[in-house]
Amino acid sequence: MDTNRSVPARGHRLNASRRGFMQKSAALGSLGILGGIPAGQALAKVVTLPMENGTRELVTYPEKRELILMTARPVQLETPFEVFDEGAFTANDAFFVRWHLAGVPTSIDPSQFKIQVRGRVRQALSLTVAELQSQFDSVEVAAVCQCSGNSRGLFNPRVPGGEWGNGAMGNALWRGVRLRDVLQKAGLEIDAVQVRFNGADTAPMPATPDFIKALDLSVAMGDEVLLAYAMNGKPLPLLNGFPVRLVVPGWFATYWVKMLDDIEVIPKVDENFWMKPAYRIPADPCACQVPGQQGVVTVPIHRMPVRSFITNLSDGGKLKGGHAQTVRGIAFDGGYGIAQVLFSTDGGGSWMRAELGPDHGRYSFREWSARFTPRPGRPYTLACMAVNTIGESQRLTPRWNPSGYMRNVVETYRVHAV
Ligand SMILES: Nc1nc2c(c(=O)[nH]1)N[C@H]1C(S)=C(S)[C@@H](COP(=O)(O)O)O[C@H]1N2
Ligand SMILES: [Mo]
Repeated sequence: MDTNRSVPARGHRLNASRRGFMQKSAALGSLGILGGIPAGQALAKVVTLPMENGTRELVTYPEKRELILMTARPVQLETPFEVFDEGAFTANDAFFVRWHLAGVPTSIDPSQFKIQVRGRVRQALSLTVAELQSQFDSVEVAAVCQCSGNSRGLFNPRVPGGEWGNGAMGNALWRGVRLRDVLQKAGLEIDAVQVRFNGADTAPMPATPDFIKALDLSVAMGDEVLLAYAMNGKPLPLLNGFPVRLVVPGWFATYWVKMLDDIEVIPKVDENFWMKPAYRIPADPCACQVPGQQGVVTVPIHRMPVRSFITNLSDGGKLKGGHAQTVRGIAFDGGYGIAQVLFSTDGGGSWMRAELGPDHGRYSFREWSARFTPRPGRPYTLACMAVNTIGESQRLTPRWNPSGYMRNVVETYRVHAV
């Protein structure tokens, strides 16, 4: 991709085909996902995620193919899991969407959009996207963007929050400028402690706190933390943060602030609502707690644990027996990189080494594959388990915490050979 690509002047509009969507939903309106279908009424396309109350509508939004609707206000869309079998990179039109506040601008004119850099800096800056692109080196990193609550719907006991399946994640090649370079241009004051990020989205109700996230300087100044203006070689879709979003490779997506227009250097640890009490995990190394446990010490969620999935088969699926079959999948972690993936056909009783696909960098999805010959008529419990370069792996039993964060249990897939 060329490094000087400019963002289209036409801007991005969200509302273009939104109306059709609203009308379609309204027509289906009161029957909901649980009720019966009145005679003669069109049937909404639905999918069922592997959880109780897992029936979801498939919908299309501007710049997006059919995705799984979690909520419409704010827009939250999950990527159907088959998409992850398309390759190591998740297409922009299939990338999941998560906003906290319903006030998402429906159109952005990138020539007017400005990013403020202010607070404990020597020289405040106000940069257009074009200035960002022309004044700083551009760099690229492949990195997984995963919601903290990805797979929350699989928690047992169930926890409140967005009931995601495993599709609140995606991997993209992000291009942008280093946050560090921008902060250095502004010049940090000696008492700078954290950097706070705010996007152009707003809360429709004044009581709802604006979505603001903060990073310690030691993280913010990292080599790979980007103000990204391109995703997989194209401008970001509006719903994924056009024209610029923060990319914090290895860290959960809650920090990847979209439509980023305000960067504030602050002299203390931020305790706004979205840093405390929201988005915190138990401070112990497991990030576990027992349901009902009180007085748990918490820290802000940060790095992602190791995960792996099979992408070409699903639980309850069928497999052709009598011939060698390829099982494919993906693995990733919080930035140490995947060292190996193990694959089992007997529910974890024995493991074989899977073959790894091309290395796109330590923050990326890593594809893997394994072959085995199932015997016709037999059931198999397939499982995969990744290990990163510092020896961390996945949990054999699911962790539990009240926000439904950081699931990374070894996933199993019961399939039948025919
Ligand atoms: N401005 C803004 N940025 C945001 C959010 C938000 O609500 N507003 N949500 C965050 C969370 S929790 C997630 S999971 C990711 C989702 O990124 P995506 O919609 O591009 O998949 O955006 C992050 N950045
Ligand atoms: Mo999230």
